[in-house]
Amino acid sequence: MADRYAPKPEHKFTFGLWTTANPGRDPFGSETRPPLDPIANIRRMAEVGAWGFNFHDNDLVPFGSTLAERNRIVADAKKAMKDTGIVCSMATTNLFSHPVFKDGAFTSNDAAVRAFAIQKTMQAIDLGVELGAKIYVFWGGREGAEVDLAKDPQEAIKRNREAMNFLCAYVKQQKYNLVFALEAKPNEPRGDIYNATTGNMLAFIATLEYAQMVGVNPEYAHETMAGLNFTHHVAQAIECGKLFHIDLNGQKMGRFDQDLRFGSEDLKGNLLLVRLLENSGYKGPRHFDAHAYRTEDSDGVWDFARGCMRTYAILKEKAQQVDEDREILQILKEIDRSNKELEGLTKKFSAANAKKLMDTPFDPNELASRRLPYERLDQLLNEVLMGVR
Ligand code: GLT
Ligand code: MN
Ligand code: MN
Repeated sequence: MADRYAPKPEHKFTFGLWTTANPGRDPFGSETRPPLDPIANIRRMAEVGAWGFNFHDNDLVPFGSTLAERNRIVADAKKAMKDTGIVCSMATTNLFSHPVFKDGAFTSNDAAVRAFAIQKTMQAIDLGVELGAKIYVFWGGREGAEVDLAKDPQEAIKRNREAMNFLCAYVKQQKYNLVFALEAKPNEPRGDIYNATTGNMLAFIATLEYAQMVGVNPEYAHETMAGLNFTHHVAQAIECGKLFHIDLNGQKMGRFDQDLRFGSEDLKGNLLLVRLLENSGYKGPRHFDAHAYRTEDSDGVWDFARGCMRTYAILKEKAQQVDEDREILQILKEIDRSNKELEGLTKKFSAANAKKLMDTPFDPNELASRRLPYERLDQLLNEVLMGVR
Protein backbone atom coordinates (compact mmCIF):
# COMPACT_ATOMS: atom_id res chain seq x y z
CA MET A 1 0.00 0.00 0.00
CA ALA A 2 1.32 3.45 -0.92
CA ASP A 3 2.40 5.54 2.06
CA ARG A 4 0.16 8.57 2.06
CA TYR A 5 2.63 10.49 4.22
CA ALA A 6 5.59 9.94 1.88
CA PRO A 7 7.39 13.19 1.00
CA LYS A 8 6.50 14.59 -2.41
CA PRO A 9 8.18 17.36 -4.44
CA GLU A 10 5.12 19.59 -3.95
CA HIS A 11 5.72 19.56 -0.18
CA LYS A 12 8.94 21.49 -0.91
CA PHE A 13 10.78 19.84 1.97
CA THR A 14 14.39 20.94 2.33
CA PHE A 15 17.32 20.39 4.68
CA GLY A 16 20.49 22.40 5.20
CA LEU A 17 23.69 20.49 4.50
CA TRP A 18 24.69 21.41 8.06
CA THR A 19 21.60 19.70 9.53
CA THR A 20 22.13 16.13 8.37
CA ALA A 21 25.93 16.52 8.56
CA ASN A 22 25.70 17.66 12.19
CA PRO A 23 28.25 15.45 13.96
CA GLY A 24 26.71 15.72 17.43
CA ARG A 25 29.26 18.09 18.91
CA ASP A 26 28.09 20.29 21.79
CA PRO A 27 29.81 22.72 24.18
CA PHE A 28 30.53 19.84 26.59
CA GLY A 29 31.46 17.02 24.26
CA SER A 30 33.04 16.11 20.97
CA GLU A 31 31.55 14.50 17.84
CA THR A 32 29.53 11.31 18.18
CA ARG A 33 29.18 10.79 14.41
CA PRO A 34 31.78 10.73 11.62
CA PRO A 35 31.92 13.57 9.05
CA LEU A 36 29.51 13.38 6.11
CA ASP A 37 30.82 14.44 2.71
CA PRO A 38 28.58 17.21 1.29
CA ILE A 39 28.06 15.51 -2.07
CA ALA A 40 27.09 12.22 -0.40
CA ASN A 41 24.83 14.28 1.85
CA ILE A 42 23.02 15.85 -1.13
CA ARG A 43 22.53 12.42 -2.72
CA ARG A 44 21.18 10.90 0.50
CA MET A 45 18.76 13.80 1.02
CA ALA A 46 17.34 13.16 -2.44
CA GLU A 47 17.06 9.45 -1.63
CA VAL A 48 14.94 10.03 1.49
CA GLY A 49 12.61 12.31 -0.49
CA ALA A 50 13.72 15.89 0.12
CA TRP A 51 12.88 18.32 -2.68
CA GLY A 52 15.80 20.63 -2.01
CA PHE A 53 18.94 21.36 -0.04
CA ASN A 54 20.42 24.53 1.47
CA PHE A 55 23.96 25.36 2.37
CA HIS A 56 26.45 27.80 3.88
CA ASP A 57 29.37 28.53 1.55
CA ASN A 58 31.70 26.53 3.83
CA ASP A 59 29.34 23.54 4.20
CA LEU A 60 30.19 22.86 0.57
CA VAL A 61 33.49 24.63 -0.12
CA PRO A 62 35.86 24.55 2.89
CA PHE A 63 37.12 27.93 4.15
CA GLY A 64 40.29 28.93 2.30
CA SER A 65 39.82 26.60 -0.74
CA THR A 66 41.49 27.56 -4.03
CA LEU A 67 39.39 28.53 -7.03
CA ALA A 68 40.21 25.20 -8.69
CA GLU A 69 39.02 23.26 -5.61
CA ARG A 70 35.87 25.36 -5.46
CA ASN A 71 35.07 24.72 -9.10
CA ARG A 72 35.63 20.98 -8.77
CA ILE A 73 33.26 20.78 -5.79
CA VAL A 74 30.63 22.88 -7.60
CA ALA A 75 30.84 20.54 -10.61
CA ASP A 76 30.35 17.52 -8.31
CA ALA A 77 27.35 19.18 -6.64
CA LYS A 78 25.79 19.99 -10.00
CA LYS A 79 26.25 16.38 -11.08
CA ALA A 80 24.56 15.10 -7.92
CA MET A 81 21.68 17.52 -8.54
CA LYS A 82 21.33 16.41 -12.14
CA ASP A 83 21.48 12.71 -11.24
CA THR A 84 18.90 12.92 -8.46
CA GLY A 85 16.67 15.88 -9.40
CA ILE A 86 17.19 17.60 -6.04
CA VAL A 87 17.35 21.41 -6.24
CA CYS A 88 19.33 23.99 -4.30
CA SER A 89 16.66 26.19 -2.78
CA MET A 90 18.56 28.49 -0.45
CA ALA A 91 22.12 29.56 0.25
CA THR A 92 23.75 31.50 3.08
CA THR A 93 27.13 32.59 4.44
CA ASN A 94 29.04 31.20 7.36
CA LEU A 95 29.88 34.41 9.21
CA PHE A 96 30.25 32.76 12.60
CA SER A 97 32.72 29.85 12.68
CA HIS A 98 36.09 31.41 11.87
CA PRO A 99 37.70 33.34 14.77
CA VAL A 100 37.86 36.44 12.55
CA PHE A 101 34.13 36.79 13.30
CA LYS A 102 34.48 36.33 17.06
CA ASP A 103 33.04 39.82 17.68
CA GLY A 104 30.63 39.87 14.76
CA ALA A 105 30.81 40.24 11.00
CA PHE A 106 28.68 43.09 9.62
CA THR A 107 28.53 44.69 13.08
CA SER A 108 32.18 44.26 14.11
CA ASN A 109 33.95 47.35 15.43
CA ASP A 110 36.74 46.57 12.97
CA ALA A 111 36.12 48.03 9.50
CA ALA A 112 38.41 45.40 7.94
CA VAL A 113 36.32 42.55 9.44
CA ARG A 114 33.13 44.22 8.20
CA ALA A 115 34.56 44.61 4.70
CA PHE A 116 35.82 41.00 4.70
CA ALA A 117 32.35 39.80 5.75
CA ILE A 118 30.75 41.65 2.85
CA GLN A 119 33.37 40.29 0.44
CA LYS A 120 32.80 36.71 1.71
CA THR A 121 29.06 37.18 1.31
CA MET A 122 29.38 38.44 -2.29
CA GLN A 123 31.42 35.33 -3.13
CA ALA A 124 28.89 33.10 -1.37
CA ILE A 125 26.00 34.77 -3.22
CA ASP A 126 27.77 34.04 -6.52
CA LEU A 127 28.18 30.42 -5.41
CA GLY A 128 24.54 30.07 -4.34
CA VAL A 129 23.23 31.57 -7.55
CA GLU A 130 25.49 29.29 -9.58
CA LEU A 131 23.76 26.31 -7.95
CA GLY A 132 20.31 27.78 -8.54
CA ALA A 133 19.39 29.24 -5.13
CA LYS A 134 16.59 31.82 -5.29
CA ILE A 135 16.63 32.70 -1.58
CA TYR A 136 19.57 33.97 0.45
CA VAL A 137 19.41 33.75 4.24
CA PHE A 138 21.19 35.99 6.73
CA TRP A 139 21.55 34.62 10.25
CA GLY A 140 23.79 36.93 12.26
CA GLY A 141 24.73 34.55 15.04
CA ARG A 142 27.78 36.57 16.08
CA GLU A 143 26.13 39.95 15.52
CA GLY A 144 25.68 40.66 19.19
CA ALA A 145 27.50 41.33 22.41
CA GLU A 146 28.21 40.33 25.96
CA VAL A 147 29.68 43.76 26.83
CA ASP A 148 27.32 46.46 25.66
CA LEU A 149 29.83 49.19 26.46
CA ALA A 150 32.18 47.73 23.85
CA LYS A 151 29.81 48.08 20.91
CA ASP A 152 27.19 50.78 20.49
CA PRO A 153 23.93 48.85 19.82
CA GLN A 154 22.53 51.69 17.71
CA GLU A 155 25.72 51.79 15.64
CA ALA A 156 25.50 48.00 15.21
CA ILE A 157 22.05 48.30 13.64
CA LYS A 158 23.34 51.03 11.30
CA ARG A 159 26.29 48.87 10.23
CA ASN A 160 23.96 45.95 9.61
CA ARG A 161 21.74 48.21 7.47
CA GLU A 162 24.74 49.42 5.46
CA ALA A 163 25.78 45.83 4.74
CA MET A 164 22.25 44.87 3.66
CA ASN A 165 21.93 47.90 1.39
CA PHE A 166 25.32 47.16 -0.17
CA LEU A 167 24.51 43.48 -0.77
CA CYS A 168 21.04 44.18 -2.16
CA ALA A 169 22.64 46.61 -4.62
CA TYR A 170 25.21 43.93 -5.55
CA VAL A 171 22.42 41.43 -6.34
CA LYS A 172 20.67 44.06 -8.45
CA GLN A 173 23.85 45.01 -10.29
CA GLN A 174 24.51 41.32 -11.06
CA LYS A 175 20.88 40.95 -12.17
CA TYR A 176 20.47 37.88 -9.94
CA ASN A 177 17.00 36.45 -9.36
CA LEU A 178 17.50 36.36 -5.58
CA VAL A 179 15.74 37.63 -2.48
CA PHE A 180 17.06 37.96 1.08
CA ALA A 181 15.49 36.37 4.16
CA LEU A 182 16.66 37.62 7.57
CA GLU A 183 16.65 35.18 10.50
CA ALA A 184 16.37 36.38 14.09
CA LYS A 185 17.58 34.71 17.26
CA PRO A 186 17.55 36.18 20.77
CA ASN A 187 20.91 34.82 21.99
CA GLU A 188 23.46 32.04 21.44
CA PRO A 189 26.24 32.06 20.53
CA ARG A 190 26.29 35.72 21.68
CA GLY A 191 24.94 36.76 25.07
CA ASP A 192 22.48 38.98 23.21
CA ILE A 193 21.97 39.14 19.45
CA TYR A 194 20.80 42.33 17.70
CA ASN A 195 17.37 42.25 16.01
CA ALA A 196 16.47 39.49 18.45
CA THR A 197 13.07 38.47 17.11
CA THR A 198 11.23 38.23 13.80
CA GLY A 199 9.29 41.34 14.84
CA ASN A 200 12.56 43.27 15.21
CA MET A 201 13.60 42.05 11.76
CA LEU A 202 10.36 43.23 10.17
CA ALA A 203 10.88 46.70 11.63
CA PHE A 204 14.53 46.69 10.49
CA ILE A 205 13.58 45.64 6.93
CA ALA A 206 11.25 48.64 6.61
CA THR A 207 14.32 50.90 6.99
CA LEU A 208 16.29 49.29 4.13
CA GLU A 209 16.93 50.85 0.74
CA TYR A 210 15.58 47.85 -1.21
CA ALA A 211 13.03 46.68 1.36
CA GLN A 212 10.93 44.94 -1.29
CA MET A 213 13.62 42.29 -1.90
CA VAL A 214 14.08 41.52 1.80
CA GLY A 215 11.85 39.30 3.93
CA VAL A 216 12.23 37.06 6.98
CA ASN A 217 13.23 33.48 7.76
CA PRO A 218 11.60 32.81 11.14
CA GLU A 219 12.79 29.76 13.08
CA TYR A 220 10.53 27.84 15.46
CA ALA A 221 13.32 27.29 17.99
CA HIS A 222 14.41 30.90 18.08
CA GLU A 223 11.03 32.50 18.76
CA THR A 224 10.30 29.74 21.28
CA MET A 225 13.61 30.34 23.09
CA ALA A 226 12.41 33.92 23.56
CA GLY A 227 9.15 32.63 25.06
CA LEU A 228 7.14 33.88 22.09
CA ASN A 229 4.35 32.36 20.01
CA PHE A 230 5.99 31.26 16.76
CA THR A 231 2.74 30.94 14.81
CA HIS A 232 1.85 34.55 15.63
CA HIS A 233 5.19 35.71 14.27
CA VAL A 234 4.81 33.68 11.10
CA ALA A 235 1.28 35.05 10.69
CA GLN A 236 2.53 38.63 10.98
CA ALA A 237 5.27 37.95 8.43
CA ILE A 238 2.70 36.46 6.03
CA GLU A 239 0.32 39.33 6.62
CA CYS A 240 2.89 41.87 5.46
CA GLY A 241 4.11 39.77 2.54
CA LYS A 242 7.46 39.03 4.14
CA LEU A 243 7.53 35.27 4.74
CA PHE A 244 10.26 34.34 2.24
CA HIS A 245 11.54 31.18 4.00
CA ILE A 246 10.94 29.24 7.23
CA ASP A 247 13.08 27.13 9.59
CA LEU A 248 11.03 24.34 11.17
CA ASN A 249 12.24 22.33 14.15
CA GLY A 250 11.47 21.45 17.78
CA GLN A 251 12.32 23.38 20.92
CA LYS A 252 11.39 23.69 24.59
CA MET A 253 10.96 27.18 25.97
CA GLY A 254 13.76 28.71 28.02
CA ARG A 255 16.50 26.35 26.83
CA PHE A 256 19.56 26.59 24.61
CA ASP A 257 18.86 26.32 20.85
CA GLN A 258 17.87 22.65 20.70
CA ASP A 259 17.03 22.39 16.96
CA LEU A 260 15.14 19.15 17.56
CA ARG A 261 13.26 17.07 14.99
CA PHE A 262 10.19 18.94 13.67
CA GLY A 263 7.14 18.19 15.80
CA SER A 264 9.06 16.56 18.62
CA GLU A 265 7.74 19.30 20.94
CA ASP A 266 4.32 21.03 21.00
CA LEU A 267 2.30 19.03 18.47
CA LYS A 268 -0.71 21.32 18.86
CA GLY A 269 1.33 24.46 18.18
CA ASN A 270 2.83 22.78 15.14
CA LEU A 271 -0.56 21.63 13.86
CA LEU A 272 -1.73 25.24 13.94
CA LEU A 273 1.53 26.35 12.32
CA VAL A 274 1.17 23.85 9.46
CA ARG A 275 -2.49 24.85 9.07
CA LEU A 276 -1.44 28.49 8.80
CA LEU A 277 1.27 27.76 6.23
CA GLU A 278 -0.96 25.53 4.12
CA ASN A 279 -4.03 27.79 4.23
CA SER A 280 -2.09 31.00 3.63
CA GLY A 281 -0.87 29.99 0.19
CA TYR A 282 2.79 30.18 1.32
CA LYS A 283 4.72 28.85 -1.67
CA GLY A 284 8.24 28.73 -0.25
CA PRO A 285 10.34 25.83 0.99
CA ARG A 286 9.52 23.97 4.22
CA HIS A 287 13.03 23.88 5.59
CA PHE A 288 13.97 21.69 8.54
CA ASP A 289 16.76 23.47 10.38
CA ALA A 290 17.34 20.78 12.96
CA HIS A 291 19.58 17.85 13.70
CA ALA A 292 19.46 14.35 15.09
CA TYR A 293 19.93 13.71 18.81
CA ARG A 294 23.58 13.42 19.78
CA THR A 295 22.82 9.84 20.78
CA GLU A 296 22.08 8.80 17.15
CA ASP A 297 24.57 7.20 14.78
CA SER A 298 24.89 8.00 11.05
CA ASP A 299 21.86 5.90 10.11
CA GLY A 300 19.75 7.49 12.83
CA VAL A 301 20.28 10.84 11.11
CA TRP A 302 18.05 9.65 8.28
CA ASP A 303 15.38 8.49 10.74
CA PHE A 304 15.51 12.07 11.99
CA ALA A 305 15.14 13.48 8.45
CA ARG A 306 12.28 11.14 7.55
CA GLY A 307 10.60 11.98 10.84
CA CYS A 308 10.59 15.74 10.14
CA MET A 309 8.92 15.27 6.74
CA ARG A 310 6.49 12.61 7.88
CA THR A 311 5.30 14.70 10.82
CA TYR A 312 4.69 17.66 8.53
CA ALA A 313 2.68 15.52 6.11
CA ILE A 314 0.61 14.05 8.97
CA LEU A 315 -0.03 17.47 10.51
CA LYS A 316 -1.09 18.74 7.09
CA GLU A 317 -3.72 15.99 6.98
CA LYS A 318 -4.81 16.77 10.56
CA ALA A 319 -5.13 20.46 9.65
CA GLN A 320 -7.50 19.54 6.83
CA GLN A 321 -9.45 17.37 9.24
CA VAL A 322 -9.80 20.34 11.63
CA ASP A 323 -11.12 22.50 8.78
CA GLU A 324 -13.70 19.85 7.86
CA ASP A 325 -14.86 18.87 11.36
CA ARG A 326 -18.57 19.76 11.62
CA GLU A 327 -18.58 20.53 15.31
CA ILE A 328 -15.45 22.66 15.07
CA LEU A 329 -16.92 24.51 12.08
CA GLN A 330 -20.14 25.06 14.01
CA ILE A 331 -18.30 26.63 16.96
CA LEU A 332 -16.15 28.78 14.65
CA LYS A 333 -19.36 29.98 13.01
CA GLU A 334 -20.93 30.72 16.37
CA ILE A 335 -18.00 32.85 17.57
CA ASP A 336 -17.70 34.75 14.28
CA ARG A 337 -19.87 37.76 15.15
CA SER A 338 -19.39 39.79 11.99
CA ASN A 339 -21.57 42.85 11.63
CA LYS A 340 -21.64 44.45 8.18
CA GLU A 341 -23.06 47.74 9.42
CA LEU A 342 -20.53 48.29 12.22
CA GLU A 343 -17.64 47.04 10.10
CA GLY A 344 -18.62 49.53 7.39
CA LEU A 345 -18.34 52.28 9.98
CA THR A 346 -14.90 51.36 11.34
CA LYS A 347 -13.18 50.09 8.19
CA LYS A 348 -12.15 53.56 7.07
CA PHE A 349 -12.25 56.86 8.86
CA SER A 350 -14.54 59.61 7.64
CA ALA A 351 -16.12 62.45 9.55
CA ALA A 352 -19.55 60.96 8.88
CA ASN A 353 -18.49 57.49 10.07
CA ALA A 354 -16.94 58.94 13.21
CA LYS A 355 -20.09 60.89 13.97
CA LYS A 356 -22.28 57.84 13.39
CA LEU A 357 -20.05 55.70 15.60
CA MET A 358 -20.16 58.31 18.35
CA ASP A 359 -23.96 58.15 18.21
CA THR A 360 -24.17 54.33 18.23
CA PRO A 361 -25.45 52.87 21.51
CA PHE A 362 -23.71 49.71 22.86
CA ASP A 363 -24.69 47.44 25.71
CA PRO A 364 -21.37 46.23 27.18
CA ASN A 365 -23.10 43.83 29.55
CA GLU A 366 -24.94 42.14 26.70
CA LEU A 367 -21.71 41.95 24.68
CA ALA A 368 -19.88 40.45 27.64
CA SER A 369 -22.53 37.78 28.05
CA ARG A 370 -22.10 36.33 24.53
CA ARG A 371 -20.84 32.76 24.72
CA LEU A 372 -17.25 31.78 23.86
CA PRO A 373 -17.09 27.97 24.05
CA TYR A 374 -13.30 27.72 23.84
CA GLU A 375 -13.10 24.78 26.25
CA ARG A 376 -15.06 22.60 23.86
CA LEU A 377 -13.21 24.00 20.83
CA ASP A 378 -9.75 23.27 22.22
CA GLN A 379 -10.84 19.82 23.40
CA LEU A 380 -12.04 19.02 19.88
CA LEU A 381 -8.71 20.14 18.47
CA ASN A 382 -6.91 17.91 20.97
CA GLU A 383 -9.14 14.99 20.01
CA VAL A 384 -8.34 15.44 16.32
CA LEU A 385 -4.67 15.45 17.29
CA MET A 386 -5.08 12.35 19.48
CA GLY A 387 -6.72 10.51 16.60
CA VAL A 388 -10.11 9.82 18.20
CA ARG A 389 -12.27 11.95 15.88
C1 GLT B 1 22.98 27.73 12.30
C2 GLT B 1 21.83 28.39 12.98
C3 GLT B 1 20.61 28.36 12.16
C4 GLT B 1 20.71 29.14 10.89
C5 GLT B 1 21.69 28.59 9.96
C6 GLT B 1 21.86 29.52 8.80
S1 GLT B 1 23.17 28.15 10.68
O1 GLT B 1 22.83 26.33 12.36
O2 GLT B 1 21.61 27.76 14.24
O3 GLT B 1 19.49 28.77 12.87
O4 GLT B 1 19.47 29.07 10.24
O5 GLT B 1 22.96 30.35 8.95
MN1 MN C 1 17.80 28.53 11.48
MN1 MN D 1 18.12 27.10 15.88
